Amino acid sequence: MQQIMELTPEYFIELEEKYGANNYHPLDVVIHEGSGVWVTDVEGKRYLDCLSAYSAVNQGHAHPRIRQALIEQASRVTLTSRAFRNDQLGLFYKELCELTGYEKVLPMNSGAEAVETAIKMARKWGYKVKGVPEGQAEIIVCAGNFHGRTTTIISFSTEAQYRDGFGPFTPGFRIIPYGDSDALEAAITGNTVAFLVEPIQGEAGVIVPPAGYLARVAEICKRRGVLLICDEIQTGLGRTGRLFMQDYDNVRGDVLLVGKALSGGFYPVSAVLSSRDIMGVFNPGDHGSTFGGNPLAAAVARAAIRVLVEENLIANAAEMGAYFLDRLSEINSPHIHEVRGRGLLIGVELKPEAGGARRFCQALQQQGILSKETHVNTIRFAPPLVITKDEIDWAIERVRPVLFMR
Ligand code: IF1
Repeated sequence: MQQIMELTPEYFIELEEKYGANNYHPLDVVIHEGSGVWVTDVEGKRYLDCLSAYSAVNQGHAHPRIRQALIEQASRVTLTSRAFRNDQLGLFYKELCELTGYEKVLPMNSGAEAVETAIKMARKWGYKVKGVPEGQAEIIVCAGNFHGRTTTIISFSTEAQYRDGFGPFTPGFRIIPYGDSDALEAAITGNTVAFLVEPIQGEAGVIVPPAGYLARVAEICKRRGVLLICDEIQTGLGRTGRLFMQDYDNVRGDVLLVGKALSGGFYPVSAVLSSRDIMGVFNPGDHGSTFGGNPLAAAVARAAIRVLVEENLIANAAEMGAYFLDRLSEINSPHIHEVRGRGLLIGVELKPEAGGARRFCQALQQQGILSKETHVNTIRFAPPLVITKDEIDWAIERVRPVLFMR
């Protein structure tokens, strides 16, 4: 194997361009290693990561305690299938339920698989418990939603590009405006089985709903006999300064979806959390996955949860997020339309005349900051939750000149 540091970024970029599908348009930074909020490219340049792999490395890059758990479990056994039991899964279930207050867990791998599992569970609950006629179940979702990339999930996307060329689509979904609880009230019918919502819409551009929105939709769902499914795959596990974004409204969704940081970025781990009654609609053989609930995933997730709690990352996200938001809000650049967010999930929306956020992300890269534009005009700032005040100050000194560029 050639010495990685002798090879230029162009070498790696050419390989990706030559052999890889063209389904992303990444910045031309070739990362070699990471620790905490910092990543280093193949030329030894350091960058402050303000994306956290879309909130999957909340604990910081390559966290040593999670790595240790992965290595130790990998030296014992990695995959047993769910045809047999293993000595990590039950402990993972127990610790995740104790952390979240839910009664039951269904473990999957990607976030989209957790969303798909929740859709199947809600439909089955609708038929078997609520008494909706077979095949008539409806699930209400919001315009601007992002819940993953499977065919069923993009069936209810309102983003043309995510749907283009992928039909025919899965029926049974109704779309309402995000943030509008009256629209939910009006959209519910006798066949409605669930309302699937992101407590903050990440991909839509860090859209924070009006205060009390989640509490209002929770009340409507309870009163109308509709399951509230909170997709906290991106907002969960400390990202917004609370364990979950739903905690700000003192809401406990009937179904809660977690992923990404559930493994600290070491392994695809997701889970559906719910009550005994709702999860009880699944019988052996109804649903499953080759890797879902494997001992390596369980061991890694147990360590990732321990790090999140024992290193006080949730409180740090609240404190550092407020500080970061304040410092960004002080930058009175003529390009900025709005600075918004919760905890360390922050979006800086630029005015359309600024020419799109991409060029600002490229300029930030030159300054040693990695971020990603979302929905054309918004720059997302979502660093790992381990970030310090000094690191935020370091970032602000470099963000400011970029936001004033012509
Ligand atoms: C991409 C962003 C996009 C999610 C929520 C489920 C999933 C995601 C709220 C699915 C995944 C990822 C997917 C990735 C980019 C990133 C993302 F919002 F985080 F920025 F695209 F919207 N629910 N989000 O955010 O989880 O199957 O990916 O594990 O597809 O480009 P997954």
